[in-house]
Amino acid sequence: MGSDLSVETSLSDKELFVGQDITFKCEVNKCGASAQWKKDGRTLSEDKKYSISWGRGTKGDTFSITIKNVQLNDDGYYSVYVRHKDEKVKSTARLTVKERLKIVKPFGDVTAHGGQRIVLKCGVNRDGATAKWLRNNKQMSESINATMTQSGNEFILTIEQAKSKVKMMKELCSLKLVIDPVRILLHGPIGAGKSSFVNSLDTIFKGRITGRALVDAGTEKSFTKTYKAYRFRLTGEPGVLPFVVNDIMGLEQKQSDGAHTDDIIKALQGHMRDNYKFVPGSPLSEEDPDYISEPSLTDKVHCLVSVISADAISRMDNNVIKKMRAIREKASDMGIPQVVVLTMVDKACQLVASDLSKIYSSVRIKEKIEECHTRVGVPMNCIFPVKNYHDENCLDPEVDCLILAALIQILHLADDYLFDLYYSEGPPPKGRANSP
Ligand SMILES: Nc1nc2c(ncn2[C@@H]2O[C@H](COP(=O)(O)OP(=O)(O)OP(=O)(O)O)[C@@H](O)[C@H]2O)c(=O)[nH]1
Ligand SMILES: [Mg+2]
Repeated sequence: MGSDLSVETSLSDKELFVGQDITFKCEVNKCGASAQWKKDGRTLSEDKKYSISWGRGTKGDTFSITIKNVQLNDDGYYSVYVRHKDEKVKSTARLTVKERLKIVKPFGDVTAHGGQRIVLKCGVNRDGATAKWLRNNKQMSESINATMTQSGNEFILTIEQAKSKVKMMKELCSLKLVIDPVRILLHGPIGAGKSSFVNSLDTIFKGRITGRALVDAGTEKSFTKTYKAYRFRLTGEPGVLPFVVNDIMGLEQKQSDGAHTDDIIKALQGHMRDNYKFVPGSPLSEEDPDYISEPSLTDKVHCLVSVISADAISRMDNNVIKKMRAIREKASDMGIPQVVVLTMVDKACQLVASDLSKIYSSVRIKEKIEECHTRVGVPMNCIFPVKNYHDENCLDPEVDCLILAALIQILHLADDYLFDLYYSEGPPPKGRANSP
């Protein structure tokens, strides 16, 4: 009498990733046996998914099943039932299918301004994963300005671009601009904080709260009614800084109210003399003594800054948006770079009001920047959220850094524009035709 039917080589448990093929194999001690495969009790047959085969091993018959391109639903218990005459044996094994490690929440490109905190987050599909961060292909390590943390399946890199105020002031003072002065024109809706931005700059440079440009809390009509150029000097330093900021009357809903789009376009082109008094509804004419018929390069504007309140962007009148777009289009035709200074971040977000350093992690401010990008059409990396000095009685380095970061970028853009002009139109004229 021969021995009983038995399993010589059992099926063994397997663990693999989605997309792989897997073969379970079993050998019995007798030849001439037949087999049936089951998964979780369900009979399997040869098809596109399963390849079932029989062979002859060293001890007896071998039975195998190959499962192709395994997916998560192939996870389970596989059994082979072998029959020889009236004998039966069974072998079972577990197949564990795992998803390949993959990034489910990638991070995108970030353009950061000096002094800004950058947070990159990357989520994966698996618990227990670890990560290393590379910068220019070199592994990063923890430092004062780079921290790497993990929260569940998410890896977070925080880079504090802590450009100090001192560094930014140095950068500003070392800028070698193509011409002197570079002219920056502020424009935007009434009460957006244009004059306050001028005052904020002056406050930073003087190191004390100042109020050269008059501001008003009323929002009915533009408080600023004249075209005024402001130059700045650093306390304790000789000379003036090599740029001028022009403050202008605010834009209103009707063309007959506030600054006229034609007025702002004339200012862009350098036709408007300093101290020109705006006449709502009646733009500057060529006959006006304040009309500069042959503007020099220094009379012209080299960067257009739209000043918009983060708090009011959602309520901004469509006509005002249209006016701003028309002005921007003209500036684009002239090749003039454009940025947005997004003021009143403190009014738009309570978190930021209590801690200005939260400005780049505030979801609310991010939404405001996105809204500004969509409504006004300026690229996100040209929108600078700031808080103006408005009711403070002393300086705050956080306020200063945001404003200086915006100003430095404005000057870089203006200088790039002038550099291109320099090469396409020849050397810039000497002199300061319109400097105050
Ligand atoms: N909370 C807060 N208030 C601000 C900020 N910037 C300006 N303000 C206030 O907003 C009001 C209007 O500011 P202005 O600087 O006069 O605005 P403007 O754009 O020059 O306005 P017009 O000259 O009327 O076109 C003033 O009461 C400022 O004190 C800011 O960043 N935060
Ligand atoms: Mg004003």
